[in-house]
Amino acid sequence: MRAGAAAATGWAAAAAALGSGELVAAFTGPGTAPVIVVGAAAIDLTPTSLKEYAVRTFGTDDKPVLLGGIYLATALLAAFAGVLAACRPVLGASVFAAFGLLGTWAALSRPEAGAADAAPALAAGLAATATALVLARMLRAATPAASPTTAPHQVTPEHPVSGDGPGEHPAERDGGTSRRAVLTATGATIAVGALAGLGGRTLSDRRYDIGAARTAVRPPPAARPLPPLPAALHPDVPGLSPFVTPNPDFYRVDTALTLPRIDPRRWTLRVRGMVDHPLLITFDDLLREPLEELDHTLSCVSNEVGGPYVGTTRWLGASLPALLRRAGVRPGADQLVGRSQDGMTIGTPLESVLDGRRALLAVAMNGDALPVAHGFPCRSVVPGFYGYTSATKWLVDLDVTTFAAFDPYWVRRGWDRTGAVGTASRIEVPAPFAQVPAGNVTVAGTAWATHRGIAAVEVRVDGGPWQEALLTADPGPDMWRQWSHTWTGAAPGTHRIEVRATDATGTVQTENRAAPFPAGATGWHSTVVTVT
Ligand SMILES: Nc1nc2c(c(=O)[nH]1)N[C@H]1C(S)=C(S)[C@@H](COP(=O)(O)O)O[C@H]1N2
Ligand SMILES: [Mo]
Repeated sequence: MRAGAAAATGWAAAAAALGSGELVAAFTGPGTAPVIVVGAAAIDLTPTSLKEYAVRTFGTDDKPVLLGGIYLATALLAAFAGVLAACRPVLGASVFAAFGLLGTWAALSRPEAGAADAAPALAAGLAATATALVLARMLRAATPAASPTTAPHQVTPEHPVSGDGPGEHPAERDGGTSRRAVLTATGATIAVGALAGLGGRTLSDRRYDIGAARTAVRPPPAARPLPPLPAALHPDVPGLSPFVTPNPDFYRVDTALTLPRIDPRRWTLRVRGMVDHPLLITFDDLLREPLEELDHTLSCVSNEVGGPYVGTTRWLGASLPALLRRAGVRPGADQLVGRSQDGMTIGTPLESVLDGRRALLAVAMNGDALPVAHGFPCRSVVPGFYGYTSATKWLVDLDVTTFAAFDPYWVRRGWDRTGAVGTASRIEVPAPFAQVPAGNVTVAGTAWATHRGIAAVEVRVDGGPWQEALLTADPGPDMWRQWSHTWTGAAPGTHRIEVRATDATGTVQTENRAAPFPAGATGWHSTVVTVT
């Protein structure tokens, strides 16, 4: 019982910490809340293998899982520190102080951190330390260690005081602190902490709400709009993903625990480094550029064979090569590093950006201003590269530099520095382990080799001869290509369907299985079905 009360004082200290942290973060920014900075530091420190495991196991839910883990660890540690404080108040309280310092370090270690960003963690540390000290002292004063208690009111079997078990009479010793007073103070602190936390979040959401600013963004039409994509790009097989991915269904991969919320009226993009004329452009400047459209399939290097981290969209934006030419790229530069508002760095081979392909500073996606999760107000897109080497969301800075001079975020963690998209193909219909009737079975899917294009897709069943699948019209090298195939004479039993693609350079997709790390997964996708 004593240990329970002591643990509860630890939770009260943690609640005071989280509540005050959230409250201060309502003024310093949602990304500076203690849980967020600790989580962000954890993401940056996580070894690549564990990160891969998390993406594989939790997919896009990896962030809620991480935050849940942080709350759970906090609860356990706080209980431990509370129990410690009940015996040694200063020692127990110093555990909270240490965590405050850890949070402060985490806040200051964020790439774009200023001194003010440490305020929420500092406030949290102070609140927790003070709470732990006060409650531990109260608890010690109230605990009838060996001395008998003098109850202020007599508890008789006929008039039991509810909630008080044997030997747990409300104790009021000379100091005047009762057991009940400690519990009340503990409960009240938890309640106030929770309220402060919720209040802080609500205030923060209101102060940093950019919903209205985003709705107000109306990107002008493209200088030379692309024609609508023909419906015939989709083979019209039920269950096959649409050719253009609706924005709400577009995959999301990033390290942001809270989405950066950037007011376009305050956004600027700096172009600097090895250029003759560094530039600083506003969002209005960007919208005054002749805008271009780009139909493009974006994919993630972390996508497993057959995985979901790929989508096709129509981007609208200003020409990235045109902007770089205006800045005047100096000889010797070979890497373009995009930096996001939250400090992500993404490096693209400069030669590819300038080789004539349509690379954009995108402001819209499928006719809508960029969704916040996809980089509002501006992100880069360079066809031919995985997202981690080309598609900086929440872009604020472009650095013209060299590969020798700078390793971007993922390259520092061992990933391939070029990040060119491999050739991939995926069976979507039938679904894995589907039951299909015997006879003719429709097989369909997608294939992509972004910026090279897909020339052929082949399908085989149970290791038999490869058969050419039917490709829909060629949408161009920057988009995936959808295909269908009729498997004739499917007999009852369990069967394995395999697919492989050939890119437009004539290279057949390799059978060799490789994990996503360090340069993207390879190998043929297969699906097992039961014919009935
Ligand atoms: N600022 C920022 N930009 C980023 C990332 C990130 O973590 N932070 N992740 C990259 C990766 S790995 C991919 S695959 C694409 C995903 O873009 P999407 O979420 O819009 O699909 O964004 C890229 N741009
Ligand atoms: Mo990615």
